[in-house]
Amino acid sequence: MRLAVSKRMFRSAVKYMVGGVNSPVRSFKSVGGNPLFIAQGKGSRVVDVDGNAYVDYVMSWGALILGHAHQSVTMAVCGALKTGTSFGAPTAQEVEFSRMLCKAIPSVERVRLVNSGTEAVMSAIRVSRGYTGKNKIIKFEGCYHGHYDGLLVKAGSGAATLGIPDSAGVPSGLSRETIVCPYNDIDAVYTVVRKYHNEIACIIVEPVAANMGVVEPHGNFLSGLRELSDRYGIVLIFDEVICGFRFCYGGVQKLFGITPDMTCLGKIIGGGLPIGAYGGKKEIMEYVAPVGPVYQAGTLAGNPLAVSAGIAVLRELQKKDYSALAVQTAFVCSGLGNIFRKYGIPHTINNKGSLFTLFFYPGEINNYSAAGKSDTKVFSEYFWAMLKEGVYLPPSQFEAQFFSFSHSPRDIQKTLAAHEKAAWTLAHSSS
Ligand code: KE4
Repeated sequence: MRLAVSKRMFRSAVKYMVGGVNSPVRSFKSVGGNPLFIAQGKGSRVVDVDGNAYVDYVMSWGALILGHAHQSVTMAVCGALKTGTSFGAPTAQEVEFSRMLCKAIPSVERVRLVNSGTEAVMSAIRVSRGYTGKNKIIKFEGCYHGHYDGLLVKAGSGAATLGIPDSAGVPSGLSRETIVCPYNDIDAVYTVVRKYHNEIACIIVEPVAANMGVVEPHGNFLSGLRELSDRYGIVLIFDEVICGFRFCYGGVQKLFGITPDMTCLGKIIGGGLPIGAYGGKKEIMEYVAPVGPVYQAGTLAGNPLAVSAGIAVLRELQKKDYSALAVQTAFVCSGLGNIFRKYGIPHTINNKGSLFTLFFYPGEINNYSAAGKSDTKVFSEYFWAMLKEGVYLPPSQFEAQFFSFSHSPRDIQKTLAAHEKAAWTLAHSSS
C-alpha cells in the first residue's frame, strides 16, 4: 500500500491548515501516522490520492447512509446549482424539507435549519435556557455534541459535581453551568436533579451513544430522563445528529417510544452537505427569533444546495428497508466476533442497527469508563492492519463504524477477509 502522495500532501497541508486537517478526528492522531487524503468516493468505496481503494466505514462520520455520490443526491445538487447557490431568503425547497422532517419526527412541531450539528445543539440549549429561565445543563460522560463551549466539559470529582473545562478557551464560569453524569446511570441524574432542579434548563443526551463507541441506553435510562424532565420542568433534548434517520425513517425516539421536547439533527439529513436542524414542541420553538426572544441566525441556513440534497436523501430513505440493513450489519458483526474468538483476541462488539464498534476489552461496555478499558494500542494495530487490506475504519477507537445501504455482500466478504488477516497479525504480534 503506497501512501507517498498522501504523505506529500500532508506536508503541504500543515503549512496552511492547522494540523493539516479541518477537524481533529481526521488527523490519525489516535492511531499514529498521517491521515489519508481521499480523492473520490462512490457507494461504499473511497480511493485515496495514491490510488488505493478501500471499503469505507467512516462514511463522512455517518452522514452517508446512502453511500458516496448517490445518484439522487448528485442530481438534486446539480439541479439546484443551476438556479443559484444561496439567496438569503426563504425558498420552496426549505418548506418541503422542513415539512418532511416534521412529518418524519412528530415531536418536531417546528424546526429551524442551521449549518452543522454543533449549531443545532448550541441553539437548542440556548432556546431551552430562554424557555425555562434556568441556566444549568446536564450532559453525559462519553457523549459528544459538537464543539459548543458549554459542552466541552468533563465530569468534576463526582457525578453530582459541576463540570470542568475539557478544552482550553472554555471559561470555568461557563463549564460550571454544565453537570456531567455517567451515561446509563439514572440514579446519578436523580441525585443531580434533586439538588439543582431549580437551575437546570435541559438534559441533553445521545439516545444511542455513538461517540464513546456504540453504547445503547439501558431499559429505564431514557424513560427516567423523560420522567425527571416532566416532574421538574426540564427540557429533554435528544441529540440525534447521528441517530436521526440512522435506525429508521425518522428519529430513534420512535423505536424507543420516548418523546423528547427538542431534537437535534445533522449528518444524514444533508447527504454530505453542511446542514443541521433543531426542533421540537411549538411552545418551546416559538421562543426563537423572529417569533420569540431567543436569537439565532445564519447566512447559509437552509441553503438550496444542502436542502435539495436533504430532500433527495429523505425521499430515498422512505423507500429503504432499515431492518435488512440492521440484519446485514449484525451478520458482519457476528463474522468479526467469530474470527476474533478463533484467534483468541479479547474483544467486545457493540452493535445497534447499522452502527458498530469493536472494543479490545472482553466485558460489557455500557458507559464511558467501561469504553475506556479498551486497549487503544491494539486498536491502532488493528486499524492499520485493516487499512493495509483495503478497509478504512474511523481512525479512533471511540467512534462508531458506519454501515450503509451501499455496502454490498462483496464488501462484507472483503471486510471479513481483511479482519481474518488483521486478527492473525494481532494474535502473532509480539507487542
Ligand atoms: P457537527 O458540528 O460536526 O456537524 O456535529 C456535531 C455533533 C453533534 N452531535 C453528535 C452526536 C455528533 O456525533 C456530532 C459530530 N460527530 C463527530 C464524529 N463523532 C463529527 C466528526 C468530526 O468532528 O469531524
